[in-house]
Amino acid sequence: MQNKPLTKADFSSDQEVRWCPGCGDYAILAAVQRMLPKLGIAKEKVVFISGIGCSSRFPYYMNTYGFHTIHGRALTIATGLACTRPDLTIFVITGDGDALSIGGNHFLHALRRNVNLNVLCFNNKIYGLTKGQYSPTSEVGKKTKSTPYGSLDTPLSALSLALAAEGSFVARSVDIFAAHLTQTMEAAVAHKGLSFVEIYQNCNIFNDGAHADITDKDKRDDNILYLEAGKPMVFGKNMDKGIMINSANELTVEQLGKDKTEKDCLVHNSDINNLGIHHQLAQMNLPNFPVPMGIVRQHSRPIYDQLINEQLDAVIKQKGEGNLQELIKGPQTWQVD
Ligand SMILES: Cc1ncc(C[n+]2csc(CCOP(=O)(O)OP(=O)(O)O)c2C)c(N)n1
Ligand code: SF4
Repeated sequence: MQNKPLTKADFSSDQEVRWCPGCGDYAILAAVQRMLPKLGIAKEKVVFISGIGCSSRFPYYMNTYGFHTIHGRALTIATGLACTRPDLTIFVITGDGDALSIGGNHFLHALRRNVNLNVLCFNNKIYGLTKGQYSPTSEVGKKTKSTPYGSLDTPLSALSLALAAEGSFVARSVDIFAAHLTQTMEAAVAHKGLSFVEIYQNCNIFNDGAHADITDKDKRDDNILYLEAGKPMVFGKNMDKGIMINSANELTVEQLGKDKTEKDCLVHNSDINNLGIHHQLAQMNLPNFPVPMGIVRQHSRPIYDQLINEQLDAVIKQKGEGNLQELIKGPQTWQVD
């Protein structure tokens, strides 16, 4: 039973935080610890499940339940927990390597199943824990210890991949944009189904400044498009540029003025069946487009943990409780000679 309102301190563990000084992970940790008390959820109903990586040390620092699991496998454990304990609020903490390299397969299937999870993917465009190899989000030409002559691989867009896997909540924020990050994570928790939030995170040791074009104070206003449902897509230091759609259904950046005004800009709708425009938004990138921030897609659809429990209940009602031992000893087995 909870008597007094919880605070950030209630969600902070007694473990020494072992990230490098200056790492973007600290800002995300602080934002999560500040957000949770506002949600009014009891500590014992919150679980953090991570894979392997610097970001995946997160559960140690939360004073909640948690699992530090296996590289790329956090979503499998989280899926099991969500199905058996639908009363819990479950966060999955993962990195761009953990989620999109070794865990890429599980990523796709957890999203298409729409398991009720809040997935926070810290994207620093590098493998931090193993000391700086390239990751699936590293840019072409990136020189790292494993790509000494520059990466030849086209980077993945985490948002595009999440949409392609039928993600029902797909969003992006930045480690140091505290208010925006908190707002985005609150919406993610409120959404029923899998909420995917890509968080641009700075690894100041192995990939410092990877997101500088959108975090530097003198660049960010011109380089970020904040998506807000029902609002025209306008951006720029003077809010004088807008996103429009041409006759070939392609997005364009237009200068606003006498000829073209805010009224001609696309209005963001995160809740539409058609994925087309959301895919186009997810593909927008510098230098031709601003980088979209906020909720690209939020579209309700059936939730896996609910479906599986309904199916189990229906089968049990029809056939009665099963017996695992009888099943194992039963006739439907075979022997390998
Ligand atoms: C099965 C397995 N393969 C490889 C590794 C080595 N490994 C540990 S973390 C990691 C990548 C981490 O990168 P990322 O997920 O981006 O997280 P970050 O450390 O940047 O937060 C790798 C390859 C491992 N621990 N287990
Ligand atoms: S190596 Fe990079 S991601 Fe890992 S703790 Fe250090 S700064 Fe953070």
